[in-house]
Amino acid sequence: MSKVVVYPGSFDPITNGHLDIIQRASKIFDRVIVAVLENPEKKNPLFNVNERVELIKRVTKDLENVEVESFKGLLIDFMRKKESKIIIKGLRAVSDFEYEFQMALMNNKLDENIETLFMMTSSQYSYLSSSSVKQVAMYGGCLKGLVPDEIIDDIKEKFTVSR
Ligand code: COD
Repeated sequence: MSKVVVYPGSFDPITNGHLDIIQRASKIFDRVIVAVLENPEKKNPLFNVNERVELIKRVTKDLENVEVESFKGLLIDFMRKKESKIIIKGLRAVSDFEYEFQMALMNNKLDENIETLFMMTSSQYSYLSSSSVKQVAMYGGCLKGLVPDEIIDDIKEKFTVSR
């Protein structure tokens, strides 16, 4: 049976920390589905959901077993549609643990067949988050090494057009 894993997130925008998890997961699982949350509660995202999907597709185009899709609502409903029972999450620090632990337990409560696996961040990305990338970009800092090179201009452009 092929092992399909779902890697969910906001990815606003995708960082090198996210990409590292995708690359490492793609070596372990038969298929990796990157699931981008379309969250109407999150006001004023930097990229809309279609843009976020497009950016992730661009930076994962050489990974043959990686797909990118958006989803709305509960993650477990998306998992059922995709016939996947495994969620993969990245863990950076103890501060991530409490939030992720709570979500893993909730998802397992909603569907006991769903398992959440955690992959430790690579040390060189342990400080990286989408929000810190946005802050650096907002004040004109250098994005090299923080996000894939192919999307640096897309991010910069968002801050040159008035927001
Ligand atoms: N290194 C390693 N991992 C990282 C790094 C890094 N530098 N940066 C981020 N990550 C990991 C995060 O820990 C997370 O696992 C993943 O990458 C995505 O990160 P984000 O910040 O883009 O995504 P989040 O945390 O905003 O995503 C939240 C979800 C979309 C997963 C969540 O809100 C969700 O599942 N929503 C759907 C509603 C639902 O089902 N709720 C019920 C459960 S409570």
